[in-house]
Amino acid sequence: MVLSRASKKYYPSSHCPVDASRRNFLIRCCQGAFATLVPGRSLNFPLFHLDSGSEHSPNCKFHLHPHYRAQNPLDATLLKVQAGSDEFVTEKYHDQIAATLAAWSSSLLQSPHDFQAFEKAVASDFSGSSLRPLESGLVRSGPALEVHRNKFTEGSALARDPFLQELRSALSSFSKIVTAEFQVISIDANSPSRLRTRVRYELVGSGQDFYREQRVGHWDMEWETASSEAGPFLLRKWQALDETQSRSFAPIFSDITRHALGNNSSYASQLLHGADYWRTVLDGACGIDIYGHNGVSVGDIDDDGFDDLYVCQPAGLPNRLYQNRGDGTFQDITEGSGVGILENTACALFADINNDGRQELIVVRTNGPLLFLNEGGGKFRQKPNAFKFAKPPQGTFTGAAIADYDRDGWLDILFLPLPLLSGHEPVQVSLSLL
Ligand SMILES: [Ca+2]
Ligand SMILES: [Ca+2]
Ligand SMILES: [Ca+2]
Repeated sequence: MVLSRASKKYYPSSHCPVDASRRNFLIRCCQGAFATLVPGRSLNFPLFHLDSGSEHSPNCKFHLHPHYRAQNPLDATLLKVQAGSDEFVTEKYHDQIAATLAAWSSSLLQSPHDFQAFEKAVASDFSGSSLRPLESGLVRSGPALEVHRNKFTEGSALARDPFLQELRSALSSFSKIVTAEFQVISIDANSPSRLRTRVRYELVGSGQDFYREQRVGHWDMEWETASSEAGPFLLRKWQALDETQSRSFAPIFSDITRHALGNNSSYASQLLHGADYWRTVLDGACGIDIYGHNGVSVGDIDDDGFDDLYVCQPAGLPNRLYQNRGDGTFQDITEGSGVGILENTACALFADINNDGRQELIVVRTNGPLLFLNEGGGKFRQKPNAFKFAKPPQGTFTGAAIADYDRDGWLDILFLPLPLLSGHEPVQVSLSLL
C-alpha cells in the first residue's frame, strides 16, 4: 500500500487523513490485504509508505494506492473497456473527436477571441452553414431574462475562411466564456473515412451588453480521416441546427447563505463540508454513504410568517433545524427541538398532518420514515410506529411527496423507495396519529 500526495485539496488543514484511527486501520487492512511496508517517519506507523517528497508538514494531503495481493476480478474486464478494442469502433472515433472538441473548449475558456484550435481542425475544402440565425423567435422577455430560440439556414454555403469569420463574429459578443461544453450525442460511421456526428453545445459567458448569456444548441458535423496537428479527423462540414439563447442583464440570484446561516457554529463545522470530507472522518459504522443526496425542507414551524429550515445530513451527522429570525438570518435550534437525528436522511417534509394548525415534520430516513409531532415552542415529539406498512418495504427510501389526493381533508403521503431488487411493489402505508 502506498500513499502519495494528493493533487486536489479535499481536506481542511486541521484534518490530515493519514492517521491511525480505527476506521482507517480497518479499511486499509481489509482492502489492501498486504502492502508495501515502508516505515512512515512522520507517522511512526509501519503500515504506510509516504510518497510525499520532501514536504512532511502535519497538514499534508495524501492519496491511498493499495496494492492488492490477489488480482481484482475487475482487472481482466477493465482491460477490455479501452475504446476501439472491440467491434464498437465508434467509441474510439468518439474519443478522438472529443479530444478535438475539448481543445476548442479549453481555447474558448482561455479567450473567446482565439480561434487557432478551430482553424487547426477545419479542412481546407470545408463548407459550413451560416451561423447567423435565420429566425430568432422570442420565447420569453422581461427585465431579468430574455430567451430566444434560433433556427439556421440549411445547406453549406460558406467556405472555410468565411465560415471561420462568421464563427468569430458569432462569439464576438462574449468578453469572457465561463462554460464551453461540446458533447457528441450521436455518431454515424457508415463510411470508414467519413464520420457524421451530432454535437450538443453549451456556451455561457459575459459581455459588454449583458451580464450572462447562455447558448445551448446542436450542430451536425462531418469529419474525414486525416493525420493533422488537430487529430486523426478534420472537419469537412458544419451545419448549425437549433439554438436557445438566454440573456440576463444583471445577476438574478445572489448567494446569501453565509449571511443567513453563518452565525451558527454548525454552518462552518457541518454544512460547509461535503460527503467527500465526511467519508474521511466519520466512522464507516455510522453508515455514511458516498452519494450525499440529502434534502432540505422548508416550513413555518412556529407560525410567525417566516419559513424555517430543516437540513438533512448524511449518516453520522445530526440533521439540523434552523429557525427564521425574520431578519434574513436563522438560528440553529436543533439541540432543543428533538429532530437532530443522526441516521442517513434522504429528505424531509413539513406538513400539518393532524390539522391542528402546526407543521409536523416527516423525516424520510433511507431505512424508513419517522413522524415528529409539532408541540410548539420549537419542540417536536417523535410519534413511535406512526407509519404502518402493508408489506415490509424493500429498498432504500429516497423521496416522498404529500397531498390530499382523495380530498377527504387529510394529507396523504407517497413514499418513493429505490428498489434494490427488481420486482418490487409500491409501498402501501397507513398513518397512525393516535
Ligand atoms: Ca417560522
Ligand atoms: Ca399539526
Ligand atoms: Ca386525504
